[in-house]
Amino acid sequence: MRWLDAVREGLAKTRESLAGHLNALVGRQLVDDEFWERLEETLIGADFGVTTSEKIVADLKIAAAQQNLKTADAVIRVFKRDVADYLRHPAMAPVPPAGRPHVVLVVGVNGSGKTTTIGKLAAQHSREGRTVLLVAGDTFRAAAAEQLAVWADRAGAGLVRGAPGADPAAVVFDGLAAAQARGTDVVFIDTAGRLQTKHNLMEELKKIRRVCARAVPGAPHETLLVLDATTGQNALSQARQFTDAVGVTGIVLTKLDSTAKGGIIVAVMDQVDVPVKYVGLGEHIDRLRPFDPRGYVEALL
Ligand SMILES: Nc1nc2c(ncn2[C@@H]2O[C@H](COP(=O)(O)OP(=O)(O)OP(=O)(O)O)[C@@H](O)[C@H]2O)c(=O)[nH]1
Ligand SMILES: [Mg+2]
Repeated sequence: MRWLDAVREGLAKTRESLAGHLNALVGRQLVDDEFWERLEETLIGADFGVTTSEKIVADLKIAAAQQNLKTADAVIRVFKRDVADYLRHPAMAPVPPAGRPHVVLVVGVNGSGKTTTIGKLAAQHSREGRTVLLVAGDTFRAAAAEQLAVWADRAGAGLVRGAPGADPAAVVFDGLAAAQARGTDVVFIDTAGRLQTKHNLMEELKKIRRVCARAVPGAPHETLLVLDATTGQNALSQARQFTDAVGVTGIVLTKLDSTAKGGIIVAVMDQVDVPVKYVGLGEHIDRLRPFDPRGYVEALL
């Protein structure tokens, strides 16, 4: 399936809901205070977030004045044309691994889709002829390593896991040693999404980072934060917390196929200074795509 087709399909719910609201606005004709209010409500309803929605409306008001836009239709057209500007980071096609092993640390709250995303990424790298190793850094939940093992099988990747309850940082160290010994190209480190406290989780992730750097120079080369799009604005606060704690280099936004609120991606990229690099569009191994702002906006509107 082509990129845009998959994204269009994943964003069908968002698109239908947004189109319905925007069409109702176009039907109003007049660009008055009520129009602006309803446009802002529509954007907030699609999870663009209050701050970003206010910013978009303020910018559109300026454009409307400068370009003398008199009809709702004309304003909506400008909105559709310009909304991609809020996705400021340039096209973030994932770079092929530079050093060896290329170490990717994957973090995020429980249930966001970390393990699934690792499986999908591992499959892509395998298919492109790279050797891949998955490291089960989530030793907190008993079934976690089991789930990762299933994905390793599917993706044709190796797996390093510790005993249940083992120190995750030690498992990570062993995993990276194994990767170096085997000459593995890419390593994905799965981590816990929940510990006894959020403080513990962040401290553990920091420790894992330190161990990575000690085991492989420059590692982790990438720290991906996985966010569940269906959690809406909550994803935004998670993005801030993880970014502050562990230095996230890229975001994966999952479950865009099961929400009507795809505007969240615009809010994240407008308000957190980290690029969205991939979007998850379903549970299947094939349903992960590199993020392309233009294509995304085309699929959204
Ligand atoms: N619809 C949909 N479901 C997804 C997507 N990505 C993951 N899921 C589902 O979300 C659920 C949680 O995914 P996991 O990969 O187990 O999440 P996790 O972050 O590893 O969770 P913990 O290990 O508990 O921290 C699973 O049922 C996945 O199939 C997606 O892009 N779309
Ligand atoms: Mg998991």
